[in-house]
Amino acid sequence: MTTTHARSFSISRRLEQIPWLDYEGIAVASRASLLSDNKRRDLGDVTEGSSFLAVREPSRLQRSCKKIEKRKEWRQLSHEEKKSYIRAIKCLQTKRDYGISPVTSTLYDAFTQVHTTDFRAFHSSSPFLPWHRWFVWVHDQALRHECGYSGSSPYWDYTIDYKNPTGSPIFSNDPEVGFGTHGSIIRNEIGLGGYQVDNGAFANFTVNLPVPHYLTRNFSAWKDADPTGVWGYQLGESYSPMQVAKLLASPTFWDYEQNVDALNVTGRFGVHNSPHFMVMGDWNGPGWVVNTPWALNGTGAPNEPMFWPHHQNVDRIFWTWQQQPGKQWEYNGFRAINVSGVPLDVPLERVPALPTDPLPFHGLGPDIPVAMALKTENWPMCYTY
Ligand SMILES: [Cu+2]
Repeated sequence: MTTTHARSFSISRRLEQIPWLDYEGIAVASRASLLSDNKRRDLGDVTEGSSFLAVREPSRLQRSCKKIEKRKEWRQLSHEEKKSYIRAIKCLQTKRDYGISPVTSTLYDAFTQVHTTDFRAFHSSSPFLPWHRWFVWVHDQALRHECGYSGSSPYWDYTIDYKNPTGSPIFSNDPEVGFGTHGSIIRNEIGLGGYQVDNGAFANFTVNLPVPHYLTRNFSAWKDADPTGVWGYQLGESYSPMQVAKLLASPTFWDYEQNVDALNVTGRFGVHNSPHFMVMGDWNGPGWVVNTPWALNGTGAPNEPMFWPHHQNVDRIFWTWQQQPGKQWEYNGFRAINVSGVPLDVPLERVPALPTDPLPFHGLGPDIPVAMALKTENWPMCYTY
């Protein structure tokens, strides 16, 4: 392997460890995942020199799952669970960030900060799925350990709602269990603008990156561009059960990545991107930061609390694909390199993606190798669908 592949991501400032992440156990499990990956690929010790292999562990440090949690669809949660899940998400705005974000101070913002840092290293390329799987898992741990959430982790299965996505019960305006709609107060402080969310449990909720502002959505943007409302339905069509079935038929991991992100389709309407485009506002990916000082940094999509149930669903569909014979450990395709400071519209250099590649989390817990995120039932993730 080349030194590029073995390169570990250094953290430039002093960070505290997050007390509810088992750094030692994760280091040991990272190493074990690389050794198993070598064995699977019959490669011998090609990861020599990788920072993950520097750990020499006694086997007593090897952890195992005490229980495998089954994630549930939003509608399957009890009223109490929904309420406590939403309360826990909001509660992260009151928790400190362990020094992760140089410009804000709450754990809520830290997730957005990490997601914006070298955004293109883990979007629209092979690292996208394993990176987001781990990122969402860490968020789930934060909800539990910082904010007392103890229910099931929900995903939003939007294939159920594809004919009328904004009518989904998840967007209910219930002040306890609804993520709310786009509201009615026009806000333009974040690039393309949108409507301040003024109903549901996140009514008048503020987020802090790139600057403090009200959580903003704009369901109607597509309808405005197309008064017949066809856009809304077309966006829904791009994550219909039929589209998911097509996605699941992807023969290789790299085909899957290209299909989930619709990398070969104009506008990139796919199972992953379309719900972002539909909600707009804080969730509209890079769109709303174009021509703002934040454009170079990437996107603040985790400002939008819908990010979590949406990405759990993206993860669930990937998990489903992985259940096919021979797919559990498959990882190939490409990843971008030298991403820092390159404008979003400038193509990046890319290299083949390997299960030994480190996934960068910029202080939100330790970096891990891709192989560690390929099986959700393994420690420490310990969940299934
Ligand atoms: Cu993302």
